[in-house]
Amino acid sequence: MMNRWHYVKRLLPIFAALAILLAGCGEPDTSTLLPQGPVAQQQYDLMKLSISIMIGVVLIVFALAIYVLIRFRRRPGQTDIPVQVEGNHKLEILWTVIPILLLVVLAIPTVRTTFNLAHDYSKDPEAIKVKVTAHQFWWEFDYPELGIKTAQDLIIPTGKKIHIELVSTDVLHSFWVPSLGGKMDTNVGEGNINTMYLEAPNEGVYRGKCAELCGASHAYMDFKVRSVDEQSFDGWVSSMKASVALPADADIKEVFTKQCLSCHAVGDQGVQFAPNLTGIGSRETIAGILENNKENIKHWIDKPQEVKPGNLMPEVDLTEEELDGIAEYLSGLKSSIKQ
Ligand code: HEC
Ligand SMILES: [Cu+2]
Repeated sequence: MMNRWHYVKRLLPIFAALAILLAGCGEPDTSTLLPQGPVAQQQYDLMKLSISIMIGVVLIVFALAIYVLIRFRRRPGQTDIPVQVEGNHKLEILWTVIPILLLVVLAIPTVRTTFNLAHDYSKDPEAIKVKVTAHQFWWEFDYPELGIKTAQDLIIPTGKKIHIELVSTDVLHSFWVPSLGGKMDTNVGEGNINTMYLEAPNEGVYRGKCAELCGASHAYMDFKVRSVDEQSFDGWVSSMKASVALPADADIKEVFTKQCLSCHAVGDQGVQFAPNLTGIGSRETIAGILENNKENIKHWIDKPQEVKPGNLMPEVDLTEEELDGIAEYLSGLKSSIKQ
């Protein structure tokens, strides 16, 4: 008795640690277990079905095994070998047919859901089309029918189907918004486009992740889906299309145009190699991971490699004044969506 308690005492901290670990799986903006849209809901329903079947099988098999262990145990004084049974047609058919039936019960909804989720909304005039391009280590969101491009925060209207085309410019990444649906790989090459759809009935922010090890800063390749009502969405689209003024200060303007617009774009100026900076002042984050404030914008521009090792933004030589002026300008580039 003493001995057994000793073991329990040793195991308790392990169970406590596991409980704490599992308690982390409960945020509605990141959890597959708290689905926030019909795609995630269908995936969750499948998980529940297969886990229920598994639990049922485990319980029945364990109950039978425990019954047999106790019922047919060796009794005191028993020395003879029990009757040896070899083969029993009825039992063998029974334990072959039951798993087949269970697999059928599992297969029908799985196949049906798989086909449902593969539904193609690319021709649906009501659906919003988004081309998602994964880059080391950021996400580009292009709305070809609306003529706008953005990065890091995918803005969508509530209740609409979002038809998503996925590609990558460098290596394999994977697009995953746990509470809305996914995950789906992004392949290299236009001939190799994966498609999927998402839908968020409620307004909210849903965190997304790159789910495929893609390089040094893979763990920082975060993004967000933000669903807003349709009117706010339309307002956001027009604010993203409005023309954007360059920095008012002539020196800052020159540095910004030379050093930054060689990769970035604001409004219709610049190059689309790096994240489009239109509306960056209203984004939740800088580079997908830093809280959006002027200090962090400065920190990013000054030392991007410190924040995301291996990313493709070089450290640009700027004076403190230029750095400050550019950060000030960028935090003032607002879209109509507030944080
Ligand atoms: C050689 C191309 C290049 C140049 C030049 C460049 N950047 Fe970048 N920039 C990038 C890339 C690539 C990223 C995305 C990095 C990542 O998140 O992996 C980026 C990200 C950013 C971001 C974060 C964007 C977001 O969506 O959150 C800001 C802000 C930024 N750059 C500002 C600047 C400023 C200001 C300058 C000029 C001083 C500049 N960049 C010059 C390539 C460049
Ligand atoms: Cu990635």
